[in-house]
Amino acid sequence: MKKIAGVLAAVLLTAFAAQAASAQTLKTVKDRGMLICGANGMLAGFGLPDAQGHWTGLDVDVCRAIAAAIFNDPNKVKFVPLTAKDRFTALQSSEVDVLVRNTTWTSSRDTSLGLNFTGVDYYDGQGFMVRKSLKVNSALELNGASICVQQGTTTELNLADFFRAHKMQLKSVTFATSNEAIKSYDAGRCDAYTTDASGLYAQRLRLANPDDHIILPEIISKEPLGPVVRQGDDQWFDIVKWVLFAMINAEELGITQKNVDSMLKSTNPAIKRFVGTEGNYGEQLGLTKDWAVRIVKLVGNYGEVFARNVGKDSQLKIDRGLNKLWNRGGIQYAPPIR
Ligand SMILES: N[C@@H](CCC(=O)N[C@@H](CS)C(=O)NCC(=O)O)C(=O)O
Repeated sequence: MKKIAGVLAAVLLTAFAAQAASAQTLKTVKDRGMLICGANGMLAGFGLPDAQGHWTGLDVDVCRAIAAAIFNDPNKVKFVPLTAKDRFTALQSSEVDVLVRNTTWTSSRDTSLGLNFTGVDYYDGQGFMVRKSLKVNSALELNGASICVQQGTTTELNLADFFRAHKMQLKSVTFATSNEAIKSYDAGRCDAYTTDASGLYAQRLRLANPDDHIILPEIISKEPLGPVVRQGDDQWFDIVKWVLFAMINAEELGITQKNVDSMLKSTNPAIKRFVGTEGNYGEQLGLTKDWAVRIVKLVGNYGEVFARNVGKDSQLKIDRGLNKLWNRGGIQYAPPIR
C-alpha cells in the first residue's frame, strides 16, 4: 500500500513539475498586464477596428472575455491584425498569446503546426456569392466560372475539391487578402466570390451595390472556427478553452450581462458553481473564484455576444443556425462546470 502511495506521489509530482515548467503564458500575460490577441482586422462581425482604433467582433469578444477573466478588465487586450497567411507564424513565434481569427479547425492545423484548437466559437461553412445578373441559382451551375478567392485559407482548398468532385472546370483567381479579392469581384474580374458564409454576409455590405448580389444556397464545407493556442502550455490551453465554455454555459443557464449580479444569490447548484458561490473552479484554472462572473458581466454570454456582433442586433443579421445551443436545435455545447 505504502509502495503504491509512493509511486502515486512521484507520478503526481512529476506531472505537477511538468505543468509548472510549461505554464508560462498566464504568467507572461499577467506580468505584461495585457493579453495580446491575434485577430482579423478586416472582417466585420469577427474582428475589425473602427476609425478610433476600437475593435469589435465575435472573435474580439472572446479575447476580451479572456482578459476579463484574468484582469477583471475587458480592455486589457492588444489586438494584432493578422492575414490568413501570417496568422499561424505569429502564434508560433509568440507574437500573440492566442489567435482568434475566423480560423477553421482542421486536423493538419491542429497536429502539425505545434498548435492546439481550443473549441468552436462559430460553426461556419463555405459558400458562394454571385451577381444576380449572372442568373445562376446554384453553385452546381458554376462550371467554367472564374472565382475570386483568398490564398492561405481552407477556402482555396475546398473550392478546388468542390469543382473536382463535381467534374466542373475551375478558373480560380487568387489574392493575398480578402480586401483585394472582394474588390476584384466587385470590379467584375470574377463571376463569383467564395469564402466562409459569415464572411460573405459581412463582405456583401461593402460592395458598391449589395442588393445586386446573392448568396447561393450550397454550403460546401465544414468550417468550425475557434481560438488557437501554442502546444505545450496546458494551463493556458485550459483557460482559453474554459472561457469560451463559460460563455456558452452562461447562455444555457440564463445568466446575462444584466442579471449576473443577482445570480450570486441563486440557490441553483449549477449557477452556484458557475458564479463561484460553490466550489473552487476558478482557482483550479489558475484564476479567481469569480472568473466566469467577470466574463458575463464585462462581455456577455455567448448568445449576447453573437447577437451583438453577427446576429439580430448587428448589421449582418446572421441567423443563429448551427450556432444555436444544443438544447435549442443547434450544436453549440459546452461541458459542465463542476
Ligand atoms: N476559415 C478559413 C478562412 C479564413 C479567412 O481568412 N477568411 C477571409 C475571408 S472571410 C478573411 O478573413 N480575410 C481577411 C484577410 O485576411 O484579408 C480559414 O481558416 O482558412
